[in-house]
Amino acid sequence: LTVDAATLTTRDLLAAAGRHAAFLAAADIRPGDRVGVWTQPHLHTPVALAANALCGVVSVPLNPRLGAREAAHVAADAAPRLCLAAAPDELPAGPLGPAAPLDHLSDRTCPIAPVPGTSPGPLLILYTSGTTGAPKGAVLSTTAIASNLDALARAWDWRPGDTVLHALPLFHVHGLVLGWFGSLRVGGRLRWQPRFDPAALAAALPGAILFAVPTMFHRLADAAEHDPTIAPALRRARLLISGSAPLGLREHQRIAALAGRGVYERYGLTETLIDCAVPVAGPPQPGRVGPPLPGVELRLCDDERRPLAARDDQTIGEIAVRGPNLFSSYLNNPAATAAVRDADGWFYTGDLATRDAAGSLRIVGRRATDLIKSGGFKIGAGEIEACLADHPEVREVAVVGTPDPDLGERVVAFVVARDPAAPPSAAALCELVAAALAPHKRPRAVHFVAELPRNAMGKLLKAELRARTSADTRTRP
Ligand code: MCA
Ligand code: AMP
Repeated sequence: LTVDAATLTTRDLLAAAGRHAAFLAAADIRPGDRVGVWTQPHLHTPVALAANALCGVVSVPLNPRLGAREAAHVAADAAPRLCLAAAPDELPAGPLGPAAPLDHLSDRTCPIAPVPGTSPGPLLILYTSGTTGAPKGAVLSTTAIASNLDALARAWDWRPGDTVLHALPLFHVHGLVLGWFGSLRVGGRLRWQPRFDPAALAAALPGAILFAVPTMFHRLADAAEHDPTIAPALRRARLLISGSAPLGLREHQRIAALAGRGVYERYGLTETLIDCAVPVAGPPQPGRVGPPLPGVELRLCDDERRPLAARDDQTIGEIAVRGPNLFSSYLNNPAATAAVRDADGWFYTGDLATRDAAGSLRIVGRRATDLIKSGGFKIGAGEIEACLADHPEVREVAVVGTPDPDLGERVVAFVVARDPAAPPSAAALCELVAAALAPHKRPRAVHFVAELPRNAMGKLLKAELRARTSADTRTRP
């Protein structure tokens, strides 16, 4: 593991896990207990996540920029026994339980205890936004994670000699499960750059497998226009892999032109881990996410959840998956779990796709208009709406995602002010969201409108809002 200038070997990691086992025992934390991990940009963060796993402790990785409302929700829902943090004074006071520093991980004078070992049961609880309500905690087992990583290793010919490079956060599947736990499972190296910077990423790229979200490929391509080091670095990478959101055809072409090689896409969700991947044994397939991974059953379904047999690359259906890769449940939320998983074990993703004769999928959209993917982060419109509706001068609000060349989608709020002649400032509304939720959930634009479009039944017409740039719309900076 390399983070910035520091490198730890497997032996170093195992020693750190031994010290962690002693630390947990002293804090009376036992296998199966839940522990928050404030995923700060620090070497101790991935080490703590691996050490928790080796000690059979369930990690609840948390965005270190979590807003107050989200922190209070996670604290109440997951009830972590304590919250581990490399820099505990940065933890918000209160909700997340006692903050515990991680100095013991690198302090060789600390006591060592036997490492209990990973349990096959719950390993992680990852919070993911839904269409409505607060984020839900997806419980992921060691068995699900291990089986998925083994399937991915085959699809990507991922080997012990490989180095993965990424600049992703460690509180989501992409950076944590694939990047970090994947490297551990394969027995390879991870080079983690906690802050994304195109030039720094490019400098570490030769020989490495890059895991990145489409926004990062977009910014790499932009940076290559004025930085002559980036294209040669892209050419010398071992493999370029994109996921978490669609990589547009234009971006595929820009990278291919710069790198002289294509990007392989894969597709998944927090709840299912990775379902499909373009195998590296063949050429990249711009616009496609590949066939299901070995062991993953996949169907396209109609609106009544009946399977569609078509492999014509035209018939559109909702992707449903079944297999050992699936999450166990949403924490404390059997109703939400039952809404997405049927009695036969099929999980309904909400994503819409076509399938070609070879079984490779092309994702064409998603069912819910209330989910936004921005920079690879899933954002529930309802969460932002609930926050803005708290403002005393707001009568009604609707939040949508609109296309953005850099972020994929941008968060845009439509607001009906209580007094249309004196609406609140857009800045005040953004600040309200910034205080309550993580920064990527702030609206990029606020439009003040006289009323929200609804159909005869009173249902809000979000598609109309997305299309709208109408005359009664006043935009504030
Ligand atoms: C943002 N900013 C704002 C506003 N919005 N400031 C004022 N008003 C606003 N409305 C601030 C941000 O806080 C930030 O400030 C700065 O503007 C730039 O923000 P942004 O453009 O969002 O870029 P960024 O902060 O540089 O982030 C881009 C990123 C990031 C690095 C690509 O989005 C990222 O890490 N994405 C990865 C997401 C991910 O890992 N997803 C995996 C989910 P400041 O500079 O102060 O911070 S797992 C998953 O999806 C499945 C399983 C899968 O398939 O992988
Ligand atoms: P999350 O809940 O953050 O794990 O996000 C999962 C969602 O990301 C999926 O339901 C898809 O909508 C989207 N997604 C992930 N990978 C891809 C991809 N390669 N192409 C298109 N959408 C993707």
